[in-house]
Amino acid sequence: MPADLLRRKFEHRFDLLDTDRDGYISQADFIALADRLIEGVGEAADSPKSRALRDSKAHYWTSMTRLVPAEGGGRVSRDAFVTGLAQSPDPSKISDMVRPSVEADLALADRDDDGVVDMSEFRMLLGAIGVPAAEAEEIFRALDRDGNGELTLDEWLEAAMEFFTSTDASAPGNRILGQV
Ligand SMILES: [Ca+2]
Ligand SMILES: [Ca+2]
Ligand SMILES: [Ca+2]
Repeated sequence: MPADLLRRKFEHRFDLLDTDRDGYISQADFIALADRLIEGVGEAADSPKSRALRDSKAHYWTSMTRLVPAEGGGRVSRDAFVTGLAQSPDPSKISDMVRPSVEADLALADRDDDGVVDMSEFRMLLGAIGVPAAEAEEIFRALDRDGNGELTLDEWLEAAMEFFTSTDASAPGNRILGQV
């Protein structure tokens, strides 16, 4: 069932976001995730790219709590996250939530600053969150829709939107892991 696909995707995403594995996500988890990515690609902790990434994850958290209200203490349980997002995949709200994050992820991953992300850059970013190289390469090929060996912002955004809204089991964006 389509709803099951959305739930499975969101469960997987929750587990990635819950960096301290306490069963809830909070703003602190988002910042910890940003720091993990920054360290993983070897970016200086206080560089403009690193600051933009942390800001984008804070924005992600704030936008997300508009879709899935946080309980007391500013945290969201796994069930609330999965159920809340599966019930309201409003594309304009999802886009507002993910766009700054995708832009900052792409900028961080783009080590040679040519505005796009190649296979080795993508591998490095996903490696920072524990995705094996072979799997990262498979995801890259799925996301690189025109097959030119470069991920553009548009390709990455399209995948991120599919992740949150598509109920098509064969949508390439279902497997995106780099955008968090
Ligand atoms: Ca947590
Ligand atoms: Ca690049
Ligand atoms: Ca491409």
